[in-house]
Amino acid sequence: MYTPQAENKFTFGLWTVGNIGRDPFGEPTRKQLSPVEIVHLLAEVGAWGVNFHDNDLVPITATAAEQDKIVKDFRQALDDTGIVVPMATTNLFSDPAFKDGAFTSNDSKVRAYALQKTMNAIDLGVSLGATTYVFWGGREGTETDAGKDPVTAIKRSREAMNYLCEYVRDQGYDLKFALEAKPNEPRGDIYNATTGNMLAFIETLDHSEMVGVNPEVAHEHMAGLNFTHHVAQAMEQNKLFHIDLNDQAFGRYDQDFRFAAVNLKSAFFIVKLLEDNGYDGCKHFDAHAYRTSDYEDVKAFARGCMRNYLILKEKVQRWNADSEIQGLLAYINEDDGSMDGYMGQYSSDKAAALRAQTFDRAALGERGQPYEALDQLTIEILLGVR
Ligand code: DIG
Ligand code: MN
Ligand code: MN
Repeated sequence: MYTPQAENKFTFGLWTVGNIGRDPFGEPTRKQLSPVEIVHLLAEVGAWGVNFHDNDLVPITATAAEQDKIVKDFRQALDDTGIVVPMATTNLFSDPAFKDGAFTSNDSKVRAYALQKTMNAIDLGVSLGATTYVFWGGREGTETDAGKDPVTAIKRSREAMNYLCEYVRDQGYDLKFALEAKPNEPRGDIYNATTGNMLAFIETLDHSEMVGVNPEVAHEHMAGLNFTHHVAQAMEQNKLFHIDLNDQAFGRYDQDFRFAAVNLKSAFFIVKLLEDNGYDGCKHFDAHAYRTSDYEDVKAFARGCMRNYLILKEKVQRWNADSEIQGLLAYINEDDGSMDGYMGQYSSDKAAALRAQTFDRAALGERGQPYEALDQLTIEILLGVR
C-alpha cells in the first residue's frame, strides 16, 4: 500500500542520497558513491527520478573526454534502471569563484562565468531529459549590505534570468525554470528570501510564463512561515513548477530532514494541498540522511521519505471521507446566500445596497467555529485512532 509507484513521481537529487555526511563541524562519514551507484541505489528503493547539479555529475575540473565518459556511463545506468531525469540545476555556490554570489556578484567576470556555466549545465540537463530547471541562489546575498546595493542585486538577477530565458527560447528547448528561495545560509542573508519574494520577482521578468517556483519545506520553515500557505499561493498562480519536500525544526539551520520526520501535521497539510489540488509535478525529496547513517540507513531514509508521503496521502483520503469531519466542515461553511447580492464583482448598485444594510455586529461575534473539534479529529486520524 505504501510502495512508491512511477506515477507518484518521487525524485531525489544525486546530492541527497549521495550526501557523504560532511557538515561545517565534521568530515565525511560516508564514502562517495558514483552517480551510477546512486542511480542504482534509487532504483533499489523505488524512486522514479534523479536530479543533479552539473557538478554532481561532472566534476568542475573534468576534461571534455572525462565528461563524455561520465555522461555515457550515467545514461547507461538510466537505461538499465528506467530512472528518469526530470530536473537539473547548476552549482553556482560551491566553487570559490562564487563566494560573493554568481548572478549578483560585484565582479562582472563572475556574473559572465555564471551565465556561461548555466548555459552549459542547461544543455547537459536537457540532453538527459530534464524539462524543469531549478535555480537556487545559495550565494546570492550578503553578510554586510555595505558591499552591495540590494536594488542593483535585483536588477542583476533579473538580467540573468531574462538572458537565460532567451537562451532556452533560442535553443528551442522544452524547459521551464523553477526558482527556489531560502532566507539565509550559506550567506548571512539571501536575496529573494521566500517563495513570496520569488512570485513577485517572476512577474517582473520578460518571459514570466516560463518561470515558476520550487518551494522547499525547510527554507520556508527557517523563515518561520507556513509552507502550505506559500505553496497554495504558488499553486493558485499556476507557478508551482516543482517542489522540494523535506522537514525542518523552526528556527534552526537548514536541516533537510526526511520528509515528515519533524512536523507531522504540517506535512499532512502539505500532502493534502498537493493531493486535493491534483498536483502532478515531481515530488523531489531535497533531503539527506543523518550524518550518523551508513548507506543501509540512507536507503531507510529514502524509503521513509516516500513511505511518509504515501501514508499521509492515505490519511488525507481518510480525512476527506470522514463523515464527522465533513459534517463540521458543512457547519463551518454553511451560507444562506443572503449576502450574495452585495459581493463578488463590484457595482455601484451593489455597494449602495450594502451600505444601506444594518448588521448585528454583536451577533456576528457570538458565532463560534468548531476548530478545536475539527483539529482534534485531524490529530486522531494522524494518530491512527480514526
Ligand atoms: C538546496 O535546497 C537547493 C540545492 O540543493 C539545489 O540547487 C536545489 C534543488 O532542489 N535545492
Ligand atoms: Mn534545504
Ligand atoms: Mn532545495
